[in-house]
Amino acid sequence: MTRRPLPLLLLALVACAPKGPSIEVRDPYSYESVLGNVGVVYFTIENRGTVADTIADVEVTGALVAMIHEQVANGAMVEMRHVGVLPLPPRSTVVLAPGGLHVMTEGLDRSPVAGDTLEVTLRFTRSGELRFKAPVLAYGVEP
Ligand SMILES: [Cu+2]
Repeated sequence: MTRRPLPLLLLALVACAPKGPSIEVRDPYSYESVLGNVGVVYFTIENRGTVADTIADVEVTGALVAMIHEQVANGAMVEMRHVGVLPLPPRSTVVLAPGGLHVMTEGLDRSPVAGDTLEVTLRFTRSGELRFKAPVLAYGVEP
């Protein structure tokens, strides 16, 4: 019996192993605005690769400004901090959800209402950019 096929099989396995960052966005959603033309977007982002990446910039179509915020408790107060760059360590999942990290927009063309869709572009340090659509839900509706 010959054992020659074995090295070929190993080579194939090595070739299939993920090398760079592999980024996936899941379950994006937004809420209709209760404060004028301010918008908020939530999603789950997973880096399935073996290399760290970062979200370096965010854009929401039709908005003057889009940025990542983190809601943090400061005593009895709740404040929002601007997160300039969001790290995505290898094989990690980061959740943007109410009460924590979120994308906030200002100066939207018009106030988002339930049924609208926001178009979001994330720019990464290594992985280029990723575009996705976030459906706008009525305020208080569970995604
Ligand atoms: Cu905010």
